Amino acid sequence: MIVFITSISSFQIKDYITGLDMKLIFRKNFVHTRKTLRMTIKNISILLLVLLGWNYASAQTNVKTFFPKILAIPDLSEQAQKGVARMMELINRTDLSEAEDKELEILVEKYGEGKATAWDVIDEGCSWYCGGGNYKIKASSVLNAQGTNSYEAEAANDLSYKTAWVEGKKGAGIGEYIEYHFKNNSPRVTSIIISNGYVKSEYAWKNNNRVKQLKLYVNGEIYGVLNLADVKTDQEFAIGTFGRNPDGSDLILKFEILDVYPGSKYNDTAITEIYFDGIDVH
Ligand SMILES: [Ca+2]
Repeated sequence: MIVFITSISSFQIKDYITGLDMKLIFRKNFVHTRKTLRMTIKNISILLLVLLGWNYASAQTNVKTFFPKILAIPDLSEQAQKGVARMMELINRTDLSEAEDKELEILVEKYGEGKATAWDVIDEGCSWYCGGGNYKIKASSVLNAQGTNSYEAEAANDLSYKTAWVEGKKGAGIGEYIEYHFKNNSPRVTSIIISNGYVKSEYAWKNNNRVKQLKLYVNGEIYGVLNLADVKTDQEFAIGTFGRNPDGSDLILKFEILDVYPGSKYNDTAITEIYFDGIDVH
């Protein structure tokens, strides 16, 4: 009897111990599986982060950064305006005296024969614009006209230093843009030249914002960032060769305001002119 009880007890104890072992093994396995699962999730997360970081870094490196070549300062002084007007007057006359002939020679030397007014951005003589140029322009917003001054997108596309596009959003106009469309058969563009701020007078230039950075989109894709200097002289950016898209579509160059140099009086951002140079002409 005692032997039987002992046997039962030893069996029960054995079973109990085996059960405990099983539970322990099961628990161990469960903990191990959970641990492995946690490690796997952690590894996948790290991998995803690395991939995202790499993607971000490569996206960043694809965005090019451009700095300008500073061109000659346009002479918009009253003296220059009078000088060019006098030069045009003499050019249009056929009865010049010897003294006037000499005077004309000096004026042409000083202001260039092609300029009909001191406000002209380019000479009327031969330039890339003889065969090239955009046919359409649009801006995301425009400041309301004030008196006789209007600030339409066309004002940054009229080859005149007298007029400027001014964005019309409240604040500095970060994110506002101006866009130039070129026909597919238009000569290709290699340079962008920018007359930054409202250059028509010292007062207008100082008191309005100038652009510090423009994001350049080519055919709808971000291409690069143009870093502009805070100067009244024109600034030229060599961007590579664009135009004549293989699919026959227009070339579209879009300039989005990223940052500005603040004006002393008005929080309005102005661009006097964006014009172009390139190849396929002559
Ligand atoms: Ca203009």
